[in-house]
This record gives sequence, structure tokens and C-alpha cells, in this order.
Amino acid sequence: MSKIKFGTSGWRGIIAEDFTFENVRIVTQAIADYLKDTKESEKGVVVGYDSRFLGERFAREAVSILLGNGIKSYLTKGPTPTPVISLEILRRKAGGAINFTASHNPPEYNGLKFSSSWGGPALPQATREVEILANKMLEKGTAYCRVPLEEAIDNGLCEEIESHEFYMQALEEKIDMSSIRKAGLKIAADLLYGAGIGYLDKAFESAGCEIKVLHNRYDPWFGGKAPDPSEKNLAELAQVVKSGGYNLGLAVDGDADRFGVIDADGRYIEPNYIIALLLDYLVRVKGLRGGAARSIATTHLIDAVAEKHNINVYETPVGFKYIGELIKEDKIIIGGEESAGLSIKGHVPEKDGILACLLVAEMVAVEGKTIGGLLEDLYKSVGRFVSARENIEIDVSAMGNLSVKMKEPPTLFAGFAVNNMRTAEDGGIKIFLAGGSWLLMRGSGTEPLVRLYGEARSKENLERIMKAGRDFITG
Ligand code: VG1
Ligand code: CO
Repeated sequence: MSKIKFGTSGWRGIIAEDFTFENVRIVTQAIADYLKDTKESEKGVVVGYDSRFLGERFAREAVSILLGNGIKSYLTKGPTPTPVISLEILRRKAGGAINFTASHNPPEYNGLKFSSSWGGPALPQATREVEILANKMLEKGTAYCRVPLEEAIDNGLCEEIESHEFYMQALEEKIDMSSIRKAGLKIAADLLYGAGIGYLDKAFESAGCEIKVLHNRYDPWFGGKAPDPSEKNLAELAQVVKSGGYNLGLAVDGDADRFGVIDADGRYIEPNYIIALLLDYLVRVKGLRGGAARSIATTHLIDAVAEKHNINVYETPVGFKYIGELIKEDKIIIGGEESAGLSIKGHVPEKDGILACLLVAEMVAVEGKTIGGLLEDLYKSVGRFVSARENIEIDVSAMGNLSVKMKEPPTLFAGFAVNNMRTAEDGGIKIFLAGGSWLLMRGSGTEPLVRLYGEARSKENLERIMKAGRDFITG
């Protein structure tokens, strides 16, 4: 049996292969043991799930194990977005959360995200402990405690919770709904059959927008695609926006922590640009003060915007947990990842795709311009940045660590002089090139893929860099 491993965001596995009821019981028992060790167990645990296959059944099984350990659970009613679960941890002052989701992964996956009492994804020191405990149980035979769910409900040790209203109030505190209302925006939204249903659509309805919604029914098969709001998966939304004269197309991933944005002309806008535009908007228009955070893989356009406003930039490894910590410590106005995750000052220390979509609508409403127009304005003040991200279907564990493949920094890469090279915490390699370009290669911690990221100041240079990166990885 394969070992339990927590990656960039939780433990994920193919349903019935690795992601089995038995393994869910073992991992939940390991989490219960960890919470008892850290005394967080007394505060109870939020248990939630998205719209994936057997999500609710897995969640109920986790509740049974928690009760077997004398731990109270707050079980969500229906599929619930990851940011909403984060807010519930804070609202209930819980010791953490267990959230059944494999986020943007293909439909054959399910997963378990473990969050801490501060509301953000558990940090590596916690998930390492859980991994050790779970793998010990796998080796030595299982020893979990389990009590049937009905008993848990009867004993008052499982409370079913309703989250919509509380979350909507939290959003209304952060978003200028009246400006969205006044602008009379026409919005098309793709809910990708996921946990965003009843959240993203409702938020725009309550902001008084005319909204057209796609894929707003739960489907564990996600229409046969991964519930990832990527350019490819949002082609239908882009078509709707263009032909229907919508101001914006907006989407969230399967657990609604990621966002996707289509401009009025049907163009998909990379999350990198959205994060940079929102940073500029939050400082220039809303007057927020504080730093900004981005992951190592995210655009340096953020640094250019930060420099313009004279604010500090924090660079983190890939994984929102690190940005979540900075939100918790109130060090930043906005923190984001190029994979379409962001959160802002005073909000949950977890990425929130719903908040991101609303902020984009607010920015378009207040500024009275398209995203493309806003981006051109930004380029005028800080210069042009072009970035790209590619997935290469190679299992990094099969090829050995990338840094083994490139021990020494080359003097030239893609024909550019190499200024610097560094190895990231997760074994990825970032190479800085003359002229302000860079590339990053790393093994994904959620899927068996290698990710290649690049950025340059022109499209031609970016293409050269990406080609050299691809050749290096596959060569
Ligand atoms: C990917 C993204 C990362 C994100 C993580 C979880 O990780 O690159 O930015 O935080 O997914 O996203 P990786 O290791 O596969 O590149 V999600 O929406 O699962 O919570
Ligand atoms: Co997600």
C-alpha cells in the first residue's frame, strides 16, 4: 500500500486506490492524536467537503473517528468552499479543520486538507507529524477509535453547521457592494460543478448584478474535466462573455479557493496580472497600507507595483500556508499565488476564489475600465511583464530531484547570461537571467507533474526561456 503523504495542500489520492475509507480513518485518527498532543482537540474540529465523489461519506467517517476520540465536530451542511471552512474555524474557535477536497485535481481524485486553529492550511511541521503517525498505523495495523455517527449526533458531539449567511456578511465587510450595484455590471459565472455553487452566484445576486451562471449543479465527474478555472477550461465562459456582452466572466475551482477571470472581450486574464492589479487598486484607491506577498513562482510585476507604492514584498515557497501566515500576522494587504489563489488583509488566512472574483468586479466597477484597460495603464507606470506556466507530464520522483539534474548554475541559459540560481525549499530551481527574466522548474506537490514557470519583459524572450526550460526538463 502506498504511504500517506501530505503535499503542497493536503493529502490527495486516487479514489479507491489510495483514497479509501480505511486510509481516511487512519489519517483522521492521526490528526486526532496530533490534536490531542497539542491540546487543540478540546476546541473541536470543523469537518467539511466539496462536491467530489463520496465527499459527504468521507466527512461522516471522519466525524465518527473524531467522536471515537472524544472530539467534537462541526459538520458542514452540503458542499462548502475551503475559504468558508477557514472562516468557520475562526468563528467556532475550533482546533482546526478536516476538509475533503482534491481542489482542482481531475475527478478520479479526492483529498484531505488539514487546517490549523488559526484558520490557515497546517504548516509542514504539523503535517509531517500527522504523516508519521498515519504511516506508523499503516505499518503496524490499524488502531483507530470509531463511534457511529448517529451516536455522535445524539451525544451532541456533532453539530451540523450552516455557513452561508455568516460568510456572506464577512464578504460584505471587505467588498464595496454598493459600487458594484451602482455600476450595473453584467456578470457571467462558471461554477465548474463545485462547492462555489450557492456562494459565488448568490454574492453577485445580492450585489444586484445581472448574472448568468454556468455549470451550477453538483457533478462529481465535473463534466469530464478537472474543476480548474484555467484558460482551457474557461473557453465556454469566454464565448458566453463575448457573445452575450458581459462585463466580466468569473469562475472558481472545485473547492472555490481559486479564481478565474475573463475580460469583457472574452480574453482570459492570467491570475498573475489580477494579483498585481488588485495590489495597485487596494493601495491607490482603497488606501490600504502594509506589505504584499507572492510565492516564488508568481510574477515580479507585484514587486514593481510594490516599489511604485514603496511597500515591502515577502516571497514565500509555493503553497498558500505561507501566505496565510502573513495574513494572520497582519503583515500584508494582499498575498497571492500565480495558480489563482489570493486573500487580503483582515480576511481569512486562506485563499478565497469568491472574494477574488468580487474584488475584481469591484475594481472594474470603481475604475470604470476593462481589465485589459487597467493592465495597459499599469504597464505605462511600471513596464511590461509577460509570464507563462506549463505543466510537463513527468513524475518528478521518477526523474530524481531537479537539482540533481542541474548541480551547478550554467553560465548561459536560453542564450541569456545567468545572474543567479537558487534551490527552493521544495527542491525547485529558480534561475535569474540578464535583462530581468527568470524561470522556475519544480515538481508539483498535488499532481504527478513538473511545473515550468517563466517571466520576461517581452513575449519573444519568454518563448525562448520556456523552450529552454522544456528542453532541460524533458532532455
Ligand atoms: C498547486 C499550486 C499552488 C497551490 C496548490 C494548492 O501546488 O501550484 O500554488 O497552493 O496547488 O492549490 P503544486 O505543488 O501542485 O504546484 V488548491 O486550489 O489545491 O488548494
Ligand atoms: Co482549490
